[in-house]
Amino acid sequence: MPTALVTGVTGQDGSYLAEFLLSRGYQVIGMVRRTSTINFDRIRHIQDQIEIVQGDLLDQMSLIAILQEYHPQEVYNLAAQSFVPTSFTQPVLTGEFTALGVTRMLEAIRIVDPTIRFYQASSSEMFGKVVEVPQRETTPFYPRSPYGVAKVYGHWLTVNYRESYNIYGCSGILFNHESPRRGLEFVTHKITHAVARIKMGLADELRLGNLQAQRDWGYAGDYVRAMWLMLQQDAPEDYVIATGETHSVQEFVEEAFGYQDLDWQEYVVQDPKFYRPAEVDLLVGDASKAGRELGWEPTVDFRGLVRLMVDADLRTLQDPSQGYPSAAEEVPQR
Ligand code: NAP
Ligand code: F7E
Repeated sequence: MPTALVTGVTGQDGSYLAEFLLSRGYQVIGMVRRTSTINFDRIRHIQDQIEIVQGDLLDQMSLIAILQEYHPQEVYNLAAQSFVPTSFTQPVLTGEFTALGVTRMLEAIRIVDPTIRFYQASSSEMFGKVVEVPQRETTPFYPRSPYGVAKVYGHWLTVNYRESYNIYGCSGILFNHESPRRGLEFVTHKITHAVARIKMGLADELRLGNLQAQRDWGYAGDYVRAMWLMLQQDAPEDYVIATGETHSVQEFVEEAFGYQDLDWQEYVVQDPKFYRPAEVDLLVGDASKAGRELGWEPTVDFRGLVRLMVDADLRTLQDPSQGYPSAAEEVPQR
């Protein structure tokens, strides 16, 4: 039975990846940081199948100790401060988690067992003010937030440890991917949750920032499969993972409100509070290398994603005692 360590297992992607690895017969070690209250909501349905261990990307010794104790063959580094606006208000902390955290994990691997295969969660935010459309593996980076800058650091450090120490390190340059488990502050879930609340008479307004920003939105359950595929190749490489379609925030709003027969213009208010000091206006990825070399393709399209998220929010609001369904229940046809 192969063993995989997943950092950020309590996050959106960590929960889908853990579920995916379990389905492939892995022993999954989920690293969580110490908190005063437990936040295992996203992994509640698989909690008894995962070995939960305490560790923190800020603490070098904890990472070394985990690798020494559990001997994973694969490490998926998903932990990060991942919310772009917070990276503007807490840039130093973001650098510690999202940039230097990668160094700490790679150092732990180099010291304990350099044969461990390493996945780094890179991001389309590295392309920022894009210099090429669509963005591919060779597109130069131009990050537009402390988060994006920190991800560029983690990305190049992974390349550097691959070239310097022959570590099997891959960066997945993942474009936005969403799900019912997405944090509520991210725009997609903020919208679908508001639609469900408005539909149920629990709210009458949704305040948003820039409606013109365009993103390449996919489904998180599809994207974790790509992470695993990257670590199963003969040689480590970096891959863009995206749908190849871009939509504006306004289009997401129209689709979500329209699905529930609501007129979005009656509810949406633009609020400058949600504008960013520097914006990423347009992202659209070219995942043809992943298609060719990994055989990866997305299975959920834009409309399917919006509907799946609205449906899940309606269900949870109707019965808050329900936990998250498994990915297979969420998208049964996959
Ligand atoms: P998320 O939901 O925000 O989850 C982040 C995870 O990191 C949480 O489990 C969090 O733990 C953990 N964490 C934060 N700081 C930590 C620390 N110092 N030590 C240990 N754990 C820490 O993010 P996500 O959407 O799943 O994304 C996963 C990764 O992919 C992140 O690195 C993100 O930057 C990157 N990424 C995401 C997307 C996307 O569209 N979702 C796209 C490209 C790249 P707590 O639960 O304790 O907060
Ligand atoms: O914003 C605009 C906002 O916060 C998307 C992270 O997972 O994906 C995510 O980063 C767009 C931006 O995601 C609101 O200005 C308008 O242009 O959902 P978001 P993000 O910043 O793209 C990348 C790939 C990551 O790696 C990150 O970790 O939507 N927008 N109005 C708004 N955004 C938010 N959050 N809230 C609004 O009210």
